[in-house]
Amino acid sequence: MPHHKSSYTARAASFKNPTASRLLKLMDEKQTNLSIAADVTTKAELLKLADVLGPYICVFKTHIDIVTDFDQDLIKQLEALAQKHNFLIFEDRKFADIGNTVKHQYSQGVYHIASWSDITNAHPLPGEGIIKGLKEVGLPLSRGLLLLAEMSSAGSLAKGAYSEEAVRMARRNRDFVIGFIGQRRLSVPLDAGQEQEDDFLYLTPGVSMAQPGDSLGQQYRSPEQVILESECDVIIVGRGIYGAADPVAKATEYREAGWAAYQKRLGV
Ligand code: 5IU
Repeated sequence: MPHHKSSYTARAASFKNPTASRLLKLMDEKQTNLSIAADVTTKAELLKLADVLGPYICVFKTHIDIVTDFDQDLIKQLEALAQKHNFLIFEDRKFADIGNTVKHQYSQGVYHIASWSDITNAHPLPGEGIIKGLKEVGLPLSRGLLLLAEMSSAGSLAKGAYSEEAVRMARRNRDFVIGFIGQRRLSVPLDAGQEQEDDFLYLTPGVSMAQPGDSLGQQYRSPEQVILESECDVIIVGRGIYGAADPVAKATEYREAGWAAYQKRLGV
Protein backbone atom coordinates (compact mmCIF):
# COMPACT_ATOMS: atom_id res chain seq x y z
CA MET A 1 0.00 0.00 0.00
CA PRO A 2 1.38 3.46 -0.81
CA HIS A 3 2.44 5.32 2.34
CA HIS A 4 -0.12 8.09 2.01
CA LYS A 5 -2.96 5.54 2.06
CA SER A 6 -2.01 4.42 5.57
CA SER A 7 -3.08 6.23 8.72
CA TYR A 8 -0.63 8.56 10.40
CA THR A 9 -0.43 6.19 13.37
CA ALA A 10 0.28 3.15 11.21
CA ARG A 11 3.12 5.03 9.55
CA ALA A 12 4.69 6.03 12.87
CA ALA A 13 6.30 2.62 13.33
CA SER A 14 8.35 2.88 10.13
CA PHE A 15 10.23 5.98 11.34
CA LYS A 16 13.22 5.45 13.58
CA ASN A 17 13.34 9.15 14.34
CA PRO A 18 11.34 9.68 17.57
CA THR A 19 10.15 13.15 16.58
CA ALA A 20 8.58 11.82 13.38
CA SER A 21 6.79 9.01 15.25
CA ARG A 22 5.60 11.40 17.93
CA LEU A 23 4.20 13.80 15.36
CA LEU A 24 2.36 11.10 13.43
CA LYS A 25 0.77 9.68 16.57
CA LEU A 26 -0.28 13.01 18.01
CA MET A 27 -1.93 13.95 14.70
CA ASP A 28 -4.33 11.01 14.99
CA GLU A 29 -4.79 11.54 18.73
CA LYS A 30 -5.70 15.21 18.32
CA GLN A 31 -7.34 14.63 14.93
CA THR A 32 -5.45 17.45 13.29
CA ASN A 33 -3.03 17.86 10.41
CA LEU A 34 -2.98 21.62 10.83
CA SER A 35 0.14 23.65 11.53
CA ILE A 36 0.00 27.36 12.26
CA ALA A 37 2.67 29.62 10.75
CA ALA A 38 2.85 32.12 13.60
CA ASP A 39 4.54 35.00 11.79
CA VAL A 40 3.94 37.61 14.47
CA THR A 41 6.57 40.00 15.75
CA THR A 42 5.98 40.27 19.50
CA LYS A 43 6.42 37.80 22.32
CA ALA A 44 2.90 38.45 23.63
CA GLU A 45 1.26 37.76 20.26
CA LEU A 46 3.32 34.61 19.71
CA LEU A 47 2.46 33.15 23.12
CA LYS A 48 -1.19 34.07 22.76
CA LEU A 49 -1.41 32.25 19.41
CA ALA A 50 0.30 29.18 20.90
CA ASP A 51 -2.15 29.11 23.79
CA VAL A 52 -5.43 29.74 21.95
CA LEU A 53 -4.60 27.67 18.85
CA GLY A 54 -2.65 24.93 20.68
CA PRO A 55 -5.64 22.57 21.02
CA TYR A 56 -6.26 22.57 17.23
CA ILE A 57 -2.77 22.11 15.83
CA CYS A 58 -0.09 19.45 15.56
CA VAL A 59 2.83 21.79 14.84
CA PHE A 60 3.52 25.38 15.87
CA LYS A 61 5.78 26.95 13.25
CA THR A 62 7.93 29.91 14.28
CA HIS A 63 10.24 32.48 12.72
CA ILE A 64 11.93 33.29 16.00
CA ASP A 65 14.15 36.01 14.48
CA ILE A 66 11.17 38.25 13.67
CA VAL A 67 10.20 38.58 17.35
CA THR A 68 11.34 42.07 18.35
CA ASP A 69 11.30 41.49 22.12
CA PHE A 70 12.71 37.95 22.08
CA ASP A 71 14.07 36.67 25.38
CA GLN A 72 14.76 33.31 27.00
CA ASP A 73 11.51 33.50 28.93
CA LEU A 74 9.64 33.34 25.60
CA ILE A 75 11.23 29.94 24.95
CA LYS A 76 10.40 28.74 28.45
CA GLN A 77 6.77 29.73 28.06
CA LEU A 78 6.50 28.33 24.54
CA GLU A 79 7.86 24.98 25.71
CA ALA A 80 5.32 24.94 28.55
CA LEU A 81 2.49 25.60 26.08
CA ALA A 82 3.78 22.84 23.78
CA GLN A 83 3.49 20.46 26.74
CA LYS A 84 0.11 21.77 27.84
CA HIS A 85 -1.47 21.43 24.39
CA ASN A 86 0.67 18.57 23.03
CA PHE A 87 2.09 20.13 19.86
CA LEU A 88 5.56 20.13 18.31
CA ILE A 89 7.60 23.27 17.72
CA PHE A 90 9.07 23.85 14.27
CA GLU A 91 11.52 26.72 13.84
CA ASP A 92 11.35 27.49 10.11
CA ARG A 93 15.03 28.53 10.03
CA LYS A 94 15.79 27.42 6.44
CA PHE A 95 19.48 26.81 7.02
CA ALA A 96 21.49 27.21 3.83
CA ASP A 97 25.23 27.30 4.66
CA ILE A 98 28.03 24.74 4.82
CA GLY A 99 27.89 22.04 7.48
CA ASN A 100 30.39 23.64 9.85
CA THR A 101 28.53 26.95 9.89
CA VAL A 102 24.99 25.62 10.25
CA LYS A 103 26.10 23.49 13.17
CA HIS A 104 26.87 26.69 15.10
CA GLN A 105 23.78 28.51 13.82
CA TYR A 106 21.63 25.61 15.01
CA SER A 107 23.16 25.23 18.49
CA GLN A 108 24.60 28.63 19.41
CA GLY A 109 23.93 32.33 18.85
CA VAL A 110 21.09 34.12 20.57
CA TYR A 111 18.44 31.52 19.83
CA HIS A 112 19.96 28.09 20.59
CA ILE A 113 17.37 26.63 18.20
CA ALA A 114 18.37 22.99 18.74
CA SER A 115 17.64 23.24 22.45
CA TRP A 116 13.91 23.92 22.01
CA SER A 117 12.78 23.28 18.43
CA ASP A 118 11.62 19.71 17.77
CA ILE A 119 11.84 20.24 14.03
CA THR A 120 13.82 22.59 11.82
CA ASN A 121 14.50 22.78 8.09
CA ALA A 122 17.32 23.27 5.61
CA HIS A 123 17.86 23.93 1.94
CA PRO A 124 19.55 21.03 0.16
CA LEU A 125 21.35 23.63 -1.99
CA PRO A 126 24.82 23.35 -0.34
CA GLY A 127 24.88 19.54 -0.66
CA GLU A 128 24.79 16.79 1.93
CA GLY A 129 27.25 18.51 4.31
CA ILE A 130 24.45 20.71 5.56
CA ILE A 131 22.59 17.63 6.80
CA LYS A 132 25.73 16.16 8.36
CA GLY A 133 26.46 19.40 10.24
CA LEU A 134 22.93 19.78 11.58
CA LYS A 135 22.77 16.09 12.42
CA GLU A 136 25.83 16.32 14.70
CA VAL A 137 23.82 18.68 16.87
CA GLY A 138 20.26 17.48 16.35
CA LEU A 139 20.47 13.71 16.40
CA PRO A 140 21.72 13.39 20.01
CA LEU A 141 18.74 15.56 20.99
CA SER A 142 16.31 13.39 18.95
CA ARG A 143 15.39 16.32 16.71
CA GLY A 144 14.05 15.99 13.16
CA LEU A 145 15.00 17.83 9.98
CA LEU A 146 12.88 18.70 6.95
CA LEU A 147 14.53 19.42 3.60
CA LEU A 148 13.09 22.16 1.42
CA ALA A 149 12.33 20.17 -1.70
CA GLU A 150 9.98 22.76 -3.19
CA MET A 151 8.65 26.20 -2.29
CA SER A 152 5.18 27.68 -2.68
CA SER A 153 6.36 30.98 -4.14
CA ALA A 154 6.12 31.92 -7.82
CA GLY A 155 9.27 31.26 -9.84
CA SER A 156 10.89 29.02 -7.20
CA LEU A 157 14.09 27.41 -8.50
CA ALA A 158 13.55 24.35 -6.29
CA LYS A 159 12.00 22.03 -8.85
CA GLY A 160 12.71 19.06 -11.13
CA ALA A 161 16.13 17.46 -10.64
CA TYR A 162 16.82 19.67 -7.61
CA SER A 163 13.76 18.39 -5.77
CA GLU A 164 14.55 14.80 -6.76
CA GLU A 165 18.06 15.12 -5.40
CA ALA A 166 16.59 16.33 -2.10
CA VAL A 167 14.71 13.02 -1.85
CA ARG A 168 17.89 11.04 -2.49
CA MET A 169 19.72 13.02 0.19
CA ALA A 170 16.90 12.32 2.61
CA ARG A 171 17.00 8.58 1.88
CA ARG A 172 20.66 8.51 2.87
CA ASN A 173 19.95 10.33 6.15
CA ARG A 174 16.70 8.83 7.30
CA ASP A 175 17.74 8.78 10.95
CA PHE A 176 17.57 12.59 11.02
CA VAL A 177 15.71 13.73 7.90
CA ILE A 178 12.03 13.04 8.59
CA GLY A 179 10.58 14.62 5.48
CA PHE A 180 10.18 17.65 3.32
CA ILE A 181 8.66 21.01 2.90
CA GLY A 182 7.07 20.58 -0.48
CA GLN A 183 4.01 21.13 -2.58
CA ARG A 184 3.33 17.48 -3.42
CA ARG A 185 4.49 13.99 -2.49
CA LEU A 186 7.46 13.41 -4.79
CA SER A 187 7.91 10.33 -6.87
CA VAL A 188 11.58 9.60 -7.51
CA PRO A 189 12.97 6.41 -9.11
CA LEU A 190 14.33 4.03 -6.47
CA ASP A 191 18.09 3.95 -5.90
CA ALA A 192 20.06 0.82 -6.84
CA GLY A 193 19.34 -1.84 -4.23
CA GLN A 194 16.35 0.00 -2.81
CA GLU A 195 13.26 -2.21 -2.77
CA GLN A 196 10.58 0.29 -1.84
CA GLU A 197 10.27 4.00 -1.22
CA ASP A 198 11.01 5.15 2.32
CA ASP A 199 8.18 6.95 4.00
CA PHE A 200 8.66 10.67 4.53
CA LEU A 201 6.50 13.43 5.96
CA TYR A 202 5.40 16.25 3.66
CA LEU A 203 4.58 19.56 5.33
CA THR A 204 3.06 22.10 2.98
CA PRO A 205 2.85 25.89 3.24
CA GLY A 206 0.97 28.08 0.80
CA VAL A 207 -2.51 27.13 2.05
CA SER A 208 -5.55 29.39 2.07
CA MET A 209 -9.25 28.84 1.56
CA ALA A 210 -9.81 32.53 0.82
CA GLN A 211 -6.98 33.94 -1.33
CA PRO A 212 -5.19 32.83 -4.52
CA GLY A 213 -1.93 34.48 -3.38
CA ASP A 214 -0.37 37.68 -2.07
CA SER A 215 1.41 40.62 -3.71
CA LEU A 216 4.87 39.16 -3.03
CA GLY A 217 4.72 35.89 -4.92
CA GLN A 218 3.00 33.61 -2.44
CA GLN A 219 0.67 31.10 -4.14
CA TYR A 220 -2.14 29.39 -2.23
CA ARG A 221 -3.98 26.10 -2.60
CA SER A 222 -6.79 24.56 -0.57
CA PRO A 223 -6.42 21.92 2.18
CA GLU A 224 -8.12 19.38 -0.10
CA GLN A 225 -5.70 20.04 -2.97
CA VAL A 226 -2.74 19.67 -0.62
CA ILE A 227 -3.81 16.60 1.39
CA LEU A 228 -5.91 14.70 -1.13
CA GLU A 229 -4.61 15.57 -4.60
CA SER A 230 -0.96 16.27 -3.73
CA GLU A 231 -0.80 13.58 -1.01
CA CYS A 232 0.94 15.78 1.55
CA ASP A 233 0.56 15.28 5.32
CA VAL A 234 0.41 18.63 7.10
CA ILE A 235 -1.12 21.93 5.99
CA ILE A 236 0.73 25.04 7.16
CA VAL A 237 -1.49 28.10 7.42
CA GLY A 238 -0.37 31.59 8.42
CA ARG A 239 -2.30 34.72 7.57
CA GLY A 240 -5.43 32.70 6.74
CA ILE A 241 -5.68 32.05 10.50
CA TYR A 242 -3.76 34.63 12.53
CA GLY A 243 -4.84 37.43 10.15
CA ALA A 244 -8.54 36.67 10.63
CA ALA A 245 -10.84 38.50 13.03
CA ASP A 246 -11.43 35.22 14.90
CA PRO A 247 -8.31 33.02 14.62
CA VAL A 248 -9.82 30.18 16.67
CA ALA A 249 -12.87 29.97 14.39
CA LYS A 250 -10.60 29.95 11.33
CA ALA A 251 -8.29 27.34 12.83
CA THR A 252 -11.34 25.15 13.40
CA GLU A 253 -12.33 25.52 9.74
CA TYR A 254 -8.85 24.65 8.43
CA ARG A 255 -8.53 21.78 10.86
CA GLU A 256 -11.85 20.31 9.73
CA ALA A 257 -11.02 20.76 6.04
CA GLY A 258 -7.58 19.19 6.46
CA TRP A 259 -8.97 16.29 8.47
CA ALA A 260 -11.83 15.62 6.06
CA ALA A 261 -9.34 15.48 3.16
CA TYR A 262 -7.19 12.99 5.13
CA GLN A 263 -10.17 10.76 5.84
CA LYS A 264 -11.21 10.88 2.21
CA ARG A 265 -7.68 9.88 1.25
CA LEU A 266 -7.85 6.88 3.61
CA GLY A 267 -11.27 6.01 2.22
CA VAL A 268 -13.07 6.18 5.60
N1 5IU B 1 6.75 29.25 3.71
C1 5IU B 1 5.99 29.44 2.57
N2 5IU B 1 6.33 28.78 1.43
C2 5IU B 1 7.39 27.94 1.34
C3 5IU B 1 8.16 27.77 2.52
C4 5IU B 1 7.82 28.41 3.68
O1 5IU B 1 5.01 30.17 2.59
O2 5IU B 1 7.63 27.33 0.31
I1 5IU B 1 9.71 26.54 2.46
C5 5IU B 1 6.42 29.88 4.99
C6 5IU B 1 6.40 31.39 5.02
C7 5IU B 1 5.38 31.68 6.09
C8 5IU B 1 4.37 30.55 5.95
O3 5IU B 1 5.99 31.54 7.36
O4 5IU B 1 5.11 29.45 5.41
C9 5IU B 1 3.17 30.84 5.08
O5 5IU B 1 2.44 31.94 5.58
P1 5IU B 1 1.05 32.45 4.93
O6 5IU B 1 0.05 31.29 5.10
O7 5IU B 1 0.70 33.63 5.76
O8 5IU B 1 1.32 32.78 3.49
